Formats: sequence, C-alpha cells, structure tokens
Amino acid sequence: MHTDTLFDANGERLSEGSTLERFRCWAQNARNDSFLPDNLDAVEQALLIREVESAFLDLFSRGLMNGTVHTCIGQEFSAVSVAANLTAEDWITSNHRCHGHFIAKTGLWQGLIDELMGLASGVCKGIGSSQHLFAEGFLSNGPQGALLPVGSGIAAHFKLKRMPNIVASFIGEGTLGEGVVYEALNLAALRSLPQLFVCENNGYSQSTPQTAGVAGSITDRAAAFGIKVFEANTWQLADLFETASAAASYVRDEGKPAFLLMGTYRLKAHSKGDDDRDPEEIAFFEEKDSLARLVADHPSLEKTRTALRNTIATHIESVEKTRISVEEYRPDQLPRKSGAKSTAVSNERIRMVQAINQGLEKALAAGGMLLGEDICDPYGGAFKVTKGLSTRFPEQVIGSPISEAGIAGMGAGLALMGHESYVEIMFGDFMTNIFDQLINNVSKFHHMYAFQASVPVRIRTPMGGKRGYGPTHSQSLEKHLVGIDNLLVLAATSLEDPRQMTEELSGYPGPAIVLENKTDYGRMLWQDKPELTLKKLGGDYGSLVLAPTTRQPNVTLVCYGGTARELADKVEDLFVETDCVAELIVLTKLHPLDITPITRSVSRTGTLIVVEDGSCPFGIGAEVLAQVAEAGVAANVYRIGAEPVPIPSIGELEHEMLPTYERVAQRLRKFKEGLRATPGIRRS
Ligand SMILES: Cc1ncc(C[n+]2csc(CCOP(=O)(O)OP(=O)(O)O)c2C)c(N)n1
Ligand SMILES: [Mg+2]
Repeated sequence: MHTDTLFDANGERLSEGSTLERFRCWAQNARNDSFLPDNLDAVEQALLIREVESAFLDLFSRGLMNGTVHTCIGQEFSAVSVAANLTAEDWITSNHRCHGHFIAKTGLWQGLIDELMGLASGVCKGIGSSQHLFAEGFLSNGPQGALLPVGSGIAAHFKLKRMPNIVASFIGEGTLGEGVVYEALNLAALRSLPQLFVCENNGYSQSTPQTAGVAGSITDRAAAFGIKVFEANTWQLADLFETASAAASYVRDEGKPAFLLMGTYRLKAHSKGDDDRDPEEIAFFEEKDSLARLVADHPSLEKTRTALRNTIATHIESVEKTRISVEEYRPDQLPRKSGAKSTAVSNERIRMVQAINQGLEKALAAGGMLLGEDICDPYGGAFKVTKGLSTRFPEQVIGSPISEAGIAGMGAGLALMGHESYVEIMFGDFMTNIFDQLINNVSKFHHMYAFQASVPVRIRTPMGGKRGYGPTHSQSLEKHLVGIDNLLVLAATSLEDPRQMTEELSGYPGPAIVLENKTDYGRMLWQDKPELTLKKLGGDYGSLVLAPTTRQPNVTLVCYGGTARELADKVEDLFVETDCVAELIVLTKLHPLDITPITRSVSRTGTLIVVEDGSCPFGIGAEVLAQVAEAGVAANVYRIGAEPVPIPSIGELEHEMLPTYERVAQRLRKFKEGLRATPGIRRS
C-alpha cells in the first residue's frame, strides 16, 4: 500500500506543500512515450472531454451560459481511467466537477452541452445544468459528499441482487472535511459493498490548499475502515490505467469497497475565473500536462483535436434552441388531489406497534428494504417496531451504525434502483442529521433530473414528548419537514390502522416521511364508539374526521400525531366540561395539506382550533389558518402548541409545556366566556 504522507530525509513529516511537491515530482518524472498507440481510445476520450470543457469556458466568456461551470481540464485521465473499467450497468456518483466523469461513462457529450446551454435536448432538459446530471448509470449533485451514501445504496442493490456491478463514487480531497464521507466509508466497509471511492486530489478545495483543509493522511482515512487503498496520478498514465483497473477489479471480484487516491491538478480556475494560485505553479503543471504532451508528440492527435473542436462547434451552432415549458416543469409527484370518497374507519384489535410491524413486513415481502439503527433482532428497534423482521428478511433488513445521513442516503440509493426503502430514524429529533439528504437529494431528484429518477424512500420516525425523554428526544419537528418542497409528510396515529398507510404508500414514486408517535406505539388501535363516527375523507392519505353521531358540532378541532388520540379519547369529556361539540379533524397528510375538510367543517362551526404537537410560530397551525383565510372562510381561530422552549424531562413540567387535552378544554372555556361577553361575534 502506498502512503500519501511525505517525510524528509530526517524522518520529519513534510506538511507545507507536500502534496504539490509530490505532484511536481510525478509530473517531472512522467514518461508516457509508450502509452500510445495501445491506448488511443482513452486519449481520444480525454481529448473530447477537454474540448467540451474548453467549449464551455468559451460559451461562458461570451455570456452564452448561465450559472457556473467547474471544468476538469487537466484531470481528464482520472475520469477516463476509472470509466474504462466500468460497464454500462455500473454506476458513477459524481460531484460538481462531473463533466469528465459523465462523458467518460455515458458518451453523451451532445446531451451534456445541450444541458449546460439550458436546452430541452439536454440530458436533464436543461434543468440541472452543470452540476446536476443524470443518465442511466450516472448521477451527480452539487453538495459535497451527499451522493456517497446514495452510491452505497446503489452498491447495496447490486450486492442484494447478486449482480456483478460496481459503483464508482467521485469526490475531491476537499470533501474529506464532510462527515457523511466517513459514514459512507464505514457503511460500505461494514456491509462489504462494491463501491470504489475515487478521491481526486488536485491539491485545492476551491481556494483552500490541501495543507489548510485536510489534516493528516488521506489514505490512512480509508485504511482505518479496513478499506483497500490504491494510489495513482494523472501524469504517469500507464500506472494510472493499471491501478484503476486493479482497483475496479478488486471491488468487482472481491465484492468489497476500495479507495483510489488520484493525484491530479486542475489547470483552470475552480469555476469560472476565481483563481488565486501561484501562476508559476500553474505554468509548471500546464507544461507537464500529459494530454498536451501526447498531442504535441503525435501530430495525428492534433488532427483529432481539430476535428473534435469543429464537431463540437457545429453542434453548438446547429442544435435546436428550444427550452422546456413551464407546464412541463411544474407538475410534482405529490398527492395533492383528494377524492370525494368517504369511508368509515373500523380497526382490528391490535396494538399500534404490531400493526406498523405488519405493514413493514408486507413491504419487505414485496421486495422493500428496511434500514435503521438497532432495528435487528433480538433487539428489534428502540421502540420494538421492527421485531422479527430481520429474522424473516435477513438480506433486506440492514442494521446500521449511528449514521442517519448515511442510511437516509443509502435508502435513497436503494430506492433509485427500484426498492421501496424504509429508513428508521431512531428519534424524530435526529431528523436534523438527514436534512441534506432530504433537501438537496431526495426531494430534488424528480425535478432536477428531469423526471428520470424515482426515489420511493420512506423515512419513519417517532416524534413527540410525553415520555420524559427530555430536550433532545421529545421534540416535534414536523414544521421543519413540511417546509421541504416535494416531500410527502404523513403523520400516523392509532386512530387508523397504519397498515393502511403503508399500503397507500406502496407504489408512490416519491420520497415520504412517516411520523409516528412514541405515545401511540403501545396503544390498541381506536375502536368504534356508538356516540362517535370516525371517517376517512378523500381516499388515500385522507384526513380522519371524528364527529358526534347525534349532536351538531360547533367547534372544529384540527390536530395530528401525538395529540390526536388523546383528544379523540376525550372528545366526549370536552362536551361535558365545556359544552362545546367538537368535530375533530385529524390530519394524516401534513404536506401537501388538504384544506377542504377543514374549510368545510369551519364553514359550519365558525370556530377553528388547531392543536399542534410542536411550537406554534411558523408552524402547521399557521399554514392551516393561512389556507382557511385564503379560502375566504371567516372564523374564530386559535392555535395551541408546545411552548417554545426545550421540552423538560420532569413529568409535570413537560406536561405543562406540551399541548394537552386540558389546554384545549381551557381554551374552549375561555372562548365560551368570550362568546357570552361579546354577543354577536362574527360567524361565517
Ligand atoms: C456541502 C458543500 N459545501 C460547500 C460547497 C461549495 N463548494 C463547491 S466545490 C467546493 C470545493 C470542493 O473541493 P474538492 O472536494 O477538493 O473538489 P475540487 O473542486 O477540487 O474538484 C466547495 C467548497 C458545496 N458545493 N457543498
Ligand atoms: Mg480538490
């Protein structure tokens, strides 16, 4: 194994500039005389990449492109050497500097040019542009490191299906600063996934030299996970192609991850024109550039280059300049329309936890995947929801280390490959750790990749307090989740069989969050009561409405999640105590919100109370009230939610801080008093 750490003659570690010193040394000593003619295809591919990249810089300088572009000029052989060892069915996950990887893997250079020109004929219809590319066998995204666990998920699919394929996941050395990199390395090593991590070390992360951004050794990082390390550079080409081949073969044949550290140098600015590097340094590497030297030594390559340049120019000139329409872009996958169907809810006598378990079992039987921390037997999950499942489906249930972002990404990768993937986040509080995956990956893939990618990943998590778990294990963070566009957010309750929700979700092509509630797990599902009717409105994902069988409701109570069952159990007490007849609307789909059952009810009752599990500011209640107002329905409105403080562990104090039946009753009593005090209050 090589090491990337340099020592001087006295055994002192070289720190300042050591990487670049080594690069200089490699570049200086490079001998590529015998690389041709055997590797002509590879060199021509590198030339094509360089000419396409040069065309991009030209288009940018002439103001003919939007945004930004990160070219890989100088680094082309990295992409070419790795892709030379990949089949069409293998995958690449890539980053912002992805054009070379894309061309080397897919050959779709025209589609790439069109993409960056914002044309409908682009590989992603011009939506993603430079950093967000997708084609069969390839995806790239801009947030550093975010796609590594997605690559692990794709690799997990190959392993599960016993396919001979591998995933090559590219990052730059600056990205070694991201935590998710280590989650992916750990997951890939633990599960022996066929994933080749390629770290393109060009000595800089934007403006930050490696010495200021990467502590210690790069290769030791991978080696610490027991991952085999390969090392090559883009100056010594024969060695590079041999090493890349050995690395890919190792991953494919052994079915294990490997780490390929690729020494290279970008000859152009980080993106368009931002370059603070020493001009002498750049000039040195320009002079030593392998590709330029090969062209200089082989006149036939100069001809090839001219031909490529002309072909590219002709393409840019003649391509039809049409753009995707607004109508084509706008539609989302979210279930926004609800049917008129209304069905009576009647549940089996079974505990919530058991019903969720059975729903998951069905999803697994249909080929789904389940990932999470401590979910395997005999433990069966922190709340015992997954008990028995790893025994029944040992290959489909992945017990993971503490790596929320890692498993969310991995679930997304598995979902991309067609598995409905359930990811359990042990406590809702730790949804914070997967925000990058939610916001920058899964909720964007559908639009960003021009509707070519489906990610049926479902993130399940127990939310809420009332169990004394304290400030970081009791929160209701749903208002942060419903703010994510293109993400379906469901809230299960023990009022309705959760197996129904799993059933409704099966076949939904997009990502979804399923909020469960800690207080609900041990409860028996709601059973019919003669004085109340529980109905589900609007078909799949429809809201539940609990109304008195005989009395006319005069208050609309909207709730979801943790408070729903508590209020449902006491809705009759509310009448006795406050004289208010409540119609309880339980939202099972928080995003997108279906306001119709609420406006319909409020039009009749004139009073709306939204009970929110989390704190009110900028929350679910605010959205409900805004939509009711926009619908033109006037009403007396109130919000009840958690106090905007950390949830204390002490029982009585916790109780006081959270929305409860008592607080709803108190609010209604006050409202009644107000009604008596202010006759003629406006009703809709
Ligand atoms: C999470 C995240 N933080 C910051 C950025 C902005 N950014 C884009 S590229 C880049 C430098 C990446 O350096 P490196 O990983 O070495 O790749 P290179 O650009 O050298 O190819 C930065 C900071 C980003 N895209 N994602
Ligand atoms: Mg770099």
